[in-house]
Amino acid sequence: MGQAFRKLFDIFFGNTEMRVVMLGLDAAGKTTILYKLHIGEVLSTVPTIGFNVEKVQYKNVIFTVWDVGGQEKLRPLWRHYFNNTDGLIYVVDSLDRERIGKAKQEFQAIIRDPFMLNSVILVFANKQDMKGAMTPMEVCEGLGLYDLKNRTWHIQGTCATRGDGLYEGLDWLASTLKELKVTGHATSAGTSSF
Ligand SMILES: Nc1nc2c(ncn2[C@@H]2O[C@H](COP(=O)(O)OP(=O)(O)OP(=O)(O)O)[C@@H](O)[C@H]2O)c(=O)[nH]1
Ligand SMILES: [Mg+2]
Repeated sequence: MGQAFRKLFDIFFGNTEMRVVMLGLDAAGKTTILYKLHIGEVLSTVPTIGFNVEKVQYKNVIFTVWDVGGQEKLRPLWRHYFNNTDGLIYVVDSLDRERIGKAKQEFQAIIRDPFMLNSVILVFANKQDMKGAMTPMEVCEGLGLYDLKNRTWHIQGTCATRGDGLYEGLDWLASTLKELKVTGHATSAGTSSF
């Protein structure tokens, strides 16, 4: 009883660590998001060859976020980052209507990987500041999120350069992770913040 109480206490009040992999097509805004969260600033980025990894503390969760380059020739390397992943952040350039089919194909391949079956899914519909951008609902349909069975997912509209929506996304990840740790399952199968 004492031990169980202590475990619950740690989950709610101690620091919880969560490993997150952030993927998405090239130029979706992953590196911009990582450094906006890590240092609060927009850095000028170059396409990532390899990966960046940083710790981001939000409330009492320490997220270790792996940001992996999204260029086509680098995508076969993504699977090397799947092991022991609690959460996937999938970033979509909402202005890039032409490649939403490609974004879906890569997304579906990731979440069907055996190492990713238990990871929760946060989608950032990024670049919401751009005129003509797909709405989060359009991105949701474009990726096939509504058709997912037995997966815990959430979609959030974001503007990485202003920082809009990023912490709302982490909030969802943090509370969903805690719920999973306490009860073994999350109450909501799919949610959206439009
Ligand atoms: N307007 C606008 N531009 C953004 C936003 N987020 C990122 N960008 C821009 O999009 C471009 C690509 O951003 P990156 O963060 O380098 O993209 P990435 O996903 O890391 O790309 P790879 O490393 O090639 O996989 C940069 O010029 C960013 O400034 C956003 O919310 N709005
Ligand atoms: Mg990058």
